[in-house]
Amino acid sequence: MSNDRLDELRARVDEVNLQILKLINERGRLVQEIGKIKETQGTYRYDPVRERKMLDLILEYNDGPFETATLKHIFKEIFKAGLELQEDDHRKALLVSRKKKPENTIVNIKGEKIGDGNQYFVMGPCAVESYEQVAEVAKAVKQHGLKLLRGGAYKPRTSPYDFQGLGVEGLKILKRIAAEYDLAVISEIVTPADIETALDYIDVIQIGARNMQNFELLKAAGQVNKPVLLKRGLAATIEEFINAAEYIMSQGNDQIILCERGIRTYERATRNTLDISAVPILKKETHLPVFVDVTHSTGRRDLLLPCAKAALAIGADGVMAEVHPDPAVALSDSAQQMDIAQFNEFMEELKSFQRQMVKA
Ligand SMILES: [Mn+2]
Repeated sequence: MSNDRLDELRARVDEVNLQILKLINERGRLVQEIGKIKETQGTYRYDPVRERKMLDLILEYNDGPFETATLKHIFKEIFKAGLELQEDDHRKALLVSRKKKPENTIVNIKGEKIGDGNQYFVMGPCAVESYEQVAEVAKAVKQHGLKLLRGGAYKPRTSPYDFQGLGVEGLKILKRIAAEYDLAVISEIVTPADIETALDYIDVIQIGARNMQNFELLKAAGQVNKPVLLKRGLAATIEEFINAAEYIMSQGNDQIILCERGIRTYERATRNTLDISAVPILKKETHLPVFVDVTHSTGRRDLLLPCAKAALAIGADGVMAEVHPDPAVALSDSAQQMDIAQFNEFMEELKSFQRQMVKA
């Protein structure tokens, strides 16, 4: 008799389990639908006010035998599972994600195919100061068989009284240098209004760390047919960085290079903290090429070479660093730019390091 009763109760427990399963999945589907509506409104994030209301309602109707704390815990887990479901769907939908496009995106810059498995170098002065200054660096870049030259014409500086760049004059210098030395030039643009202008002068639009979440600028860069090098913001998470790239790609431009340039931490031994593990994470999460800027991440000349080696070893698609004919008199980032001799040594060391990596 008692065994029959036990079997009966167990059968009912099984039944209830299946009902709970059905209800949990039904809840999941509803949450997914809510997620889709939120996505069209541009909001994905979890809503604590809503969660509090749901929890209060559940606890209000609780007549036991479970304690409030136990039920709170169980429902928090259910809420969390629903939220994760939303996040998965959202990530699946991102245009920049590997899930959306498994193969690498190749960014074609004047025939240089960034993202093709080779590792590239972007070298040049922090700021364009004069034709002669850039030409001297261009000569050295050319001698190493490199193609990509950087130089800032618009300089967003920490202080409004610091050198702000030559503006269009700087872009003109870059265009002339690119033609004379057969190089591709990369320069930062800081306002949406200048994107159109830049198209005539440069080969790659750089969006700097301070503008990583300048959404109007990102959208404007997404609407043109020109490669974009997007730097990670100084306090941006990897997720925020990926979403910034999504802003560009959502407008139609898929020619995007991501650039890790160090993040702000409590560490003061370096100007920023180079987040080297961001490289394989970004390569895994997105299909975009990833560069490492060793100059701004470290802010220290003595760390450029070891950090560049780390970038190459961890699988970055390219390394960016600053070179100036006479860093001592540079109008910006004077302490961390290499002079030409240091640059030559830097390149020789990196080339031999690359040969060692191939052998190993
Ligand atoms: Mn700089």
